[in-house]
Amino acid sequence: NGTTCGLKEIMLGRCYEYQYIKRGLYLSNTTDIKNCTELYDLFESEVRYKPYCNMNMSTYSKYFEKALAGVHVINRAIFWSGTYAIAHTYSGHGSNYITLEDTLAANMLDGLMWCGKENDTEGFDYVSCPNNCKDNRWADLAFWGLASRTFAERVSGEIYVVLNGSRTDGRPTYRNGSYFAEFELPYFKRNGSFRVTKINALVLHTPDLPVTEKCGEKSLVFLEKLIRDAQFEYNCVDDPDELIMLMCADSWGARECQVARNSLRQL
Ligand code: NFD
Repeated sequence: NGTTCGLKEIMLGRCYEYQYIKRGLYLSNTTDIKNCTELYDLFESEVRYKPYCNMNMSTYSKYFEKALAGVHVINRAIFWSGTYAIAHTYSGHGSNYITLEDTLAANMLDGLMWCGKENDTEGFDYVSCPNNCKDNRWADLAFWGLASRTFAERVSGEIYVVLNGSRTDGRPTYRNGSYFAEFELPYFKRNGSFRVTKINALVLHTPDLPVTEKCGEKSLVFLEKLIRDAQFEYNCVDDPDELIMLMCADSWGARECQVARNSLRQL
């Protein structure tokens, strides 16, 4: 797969929609409207005509500096690992909590694909992107790695991480090498008045799937130690009620959702 067709138009459209239509919802913590053309041009100048495998963790630094300027999320930030869909439903796309993808900077590119191409009239490769540079793993992390890190540096207070306790791909619930482990947890502010105080792990178990890990087990023991060693408070909850309700809305017939079905009938 190559660069998403209409990348520029999609990015500009998302930027205008985010700022002028969804504004009240999303921008409660930022004051100024950003110039969408300027943001797109900055992004483009950092990637167009550049060979994909030469990218690194500073390729997009100007883009994020500008696009995430003024963003500070206090007590409302949500991170996710293996729980993309439900974490965003739960965040209410910025109205309840704020994920990276609920920020303008990440929203403009979420779900899109792109890569630069040298010696090409378009400067983007619309046919195929490498996605895997064997001599430079940083190329693959250039955009989302820096996005994750910059966002993590801008959150404070109590934060949440939604984890998957019934992964079907054999991976642990907390995984070394995940974006959360590599680019978010290490960058939470530990000092000063704008620091992270507490990390709440919310461990979800998909109805009708086997439970692979719960709070206090396996990789979550390791996560707790990492968090406490970094002087953050830690709390872990398996399947918080409000998230069970969201999961059961999608899996109404599941055995685990019988409680929800029965109690709703009694009301
Ligand atoms: P993972 P992780 N739709 O789930 N982040 O800890 C889309 F679009 O094991 C955000 O490594 O967790 N992408 C992004 C998906 C990318 C989907 C990387 C889906 N339904 C990191 N499911 C992003 N917005 O693209 C899985 N993916 C991909 C930050 C996703 O593109 C977030 O702030 C990525 O390549 C979050 O706290 C990978 O699966 C954390 O890092 C994520 O694997 C999640 O990274």
